[in-house]
Amino acid sequence: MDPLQVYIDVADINDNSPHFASDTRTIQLSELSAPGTAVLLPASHDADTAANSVTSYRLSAAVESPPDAATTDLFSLAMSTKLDGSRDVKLVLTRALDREQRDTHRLVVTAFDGGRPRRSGTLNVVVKVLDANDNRSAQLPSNDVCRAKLTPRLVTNFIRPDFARLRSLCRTASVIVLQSLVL
Ligand SMILES: [Ca+2]
Ligand SMILES: [Ca+2]
Ligand SMILES: [Ca+2]
Repeated sequence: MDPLQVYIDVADINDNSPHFASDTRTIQLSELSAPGTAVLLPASHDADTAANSVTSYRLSAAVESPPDAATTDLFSLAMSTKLDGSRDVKLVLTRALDREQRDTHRLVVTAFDGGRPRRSGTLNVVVKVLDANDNRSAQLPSNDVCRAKLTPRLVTNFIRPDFARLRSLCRTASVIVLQSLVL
């Protein structure tokens, strides 16, 4: 007589929370990064299965950040499902950055499972905005570059040989400011 084979199907309960492999992810983005730029974030893992595993992500500003709604306006999350059923989550830049306005953005990505009650895990995301040379120099022509007669047409006497560059500098400056520099 064959031994009785008993199969036990263990039903999953939601006894695990989503978690990230590390607490913090630091990202460096040039302030010239185009809106739409996406950076892959570490995915969260949840030992449970199906709906008790990770089902959604939420992006919010870090509590310790200075009050600035722009931080969450600048970024969003994009999720995609891979062939193996796991999900990628990316941080997407939605608007242009400006390092001179703010050089660090602190965000929190929260992963939720679909259990009842649902459980969650968080990842701190620090975005460091790298400088680009996007501001014109405030340097104005000195007195020995542009001499008197700084009319709107800026027909001037230059004493240096790079006439094209000097003429360009004078034309981009305010005539009033330039006149104040002229002795
Ligand atoms: Ca479980
Ligand atoms: Ca779970
Ligand atoms: Ca800059």
